[in-house]
Amino acid sequence: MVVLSKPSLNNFLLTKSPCKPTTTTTTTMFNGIPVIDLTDPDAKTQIVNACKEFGFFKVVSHGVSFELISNLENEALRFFRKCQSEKDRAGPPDPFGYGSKQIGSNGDVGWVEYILLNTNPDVLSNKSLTIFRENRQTLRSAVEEYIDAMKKMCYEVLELMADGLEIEPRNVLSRILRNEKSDSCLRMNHYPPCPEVQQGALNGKNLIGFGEHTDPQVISVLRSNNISGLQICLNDGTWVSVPPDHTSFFINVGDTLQVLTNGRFKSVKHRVLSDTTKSRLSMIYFGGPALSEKIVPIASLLLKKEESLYKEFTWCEYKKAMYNSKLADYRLGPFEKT
Ligand code: GA4
Repeated sequence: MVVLSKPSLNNFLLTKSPCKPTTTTTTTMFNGIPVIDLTDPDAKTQIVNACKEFGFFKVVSHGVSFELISNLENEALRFFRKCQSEKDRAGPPDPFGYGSKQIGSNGDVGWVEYILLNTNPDVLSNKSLTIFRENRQTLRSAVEEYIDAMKKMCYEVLELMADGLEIEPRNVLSRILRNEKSDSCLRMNHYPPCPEVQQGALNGKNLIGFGEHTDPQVISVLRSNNISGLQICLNDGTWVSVPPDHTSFFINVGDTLQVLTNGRFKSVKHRVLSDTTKSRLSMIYFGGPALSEKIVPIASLLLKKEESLYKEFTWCEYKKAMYNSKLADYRLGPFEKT
């Protein structure tokens, strides 16, 4: 495990990237992100197209109340406003709990503090969970309500994907998250402003909030406040900024869904650049399979003579590999057939 006692500001600067250098700045917004209205009869086709082209889309008319979202946002903010020593009592992350500036345990750093929770009901209801023991009961309720809403949205989106891909049964993808042992998690990220940058110390360089990576799970649902920072990498390797929208959700295709669709959907590489003057808050639900789930392409998707592009593995095996990796690593590489 790499321990950085006090990372200097240089550790957070964006230097080189395997993607093409960004041609847009944080403030130039990309207006090509597919917007899916979940009540549109054509949503299934639009979702499939978005997953093939971007591995990413925005969801509107999702039916999740703004009050439920704001409740969790306010509870999270209340926590992040506490003094450092109090917050540290809910950490360090193991990988769950409160963390600051260090992401994972292999040396990744970001200008971010976060709460990472396992969403398994047995874990959440555990009275001794430090984050809930030392914080108000209202945080626990807000988390539980939010997770319920995210699960429902994931099921709906995954069922629309199955419809759009014309595969049966309809729950062929959603059953993976419907499994009561589904290994999912919720992350609340707070990207604080950076006073040093405000004084011009970075000479035009960007401050990394969360370095580039793909999400390992099936799908992730992200909601942020209205502060920009999220960028995705397009198929041609360019980084573009996603216009923030605090009333909508953004869905990422994860590595597992890439395998389930035998590469038809691509897990989207993304990152967050911190705003130097404004605080950004995001909440992400990562829908993952049960530990014992075999991750193989859906049989009915394999056309005549089409072979799986991947070796067979379980989520447990992938998870082990993921915790031994760094954020920017191409985690699916070792699981590809050569
Ligand atoms: C990226 C997506 C999710 O935030 C996360 C992250 C996890 C962690 O913070 O513990 C990892 C990262 C994420 C993939 C590689 C490893 C593990 C940090 C890291 C360097 C919760 C997840 O599931 O994978």
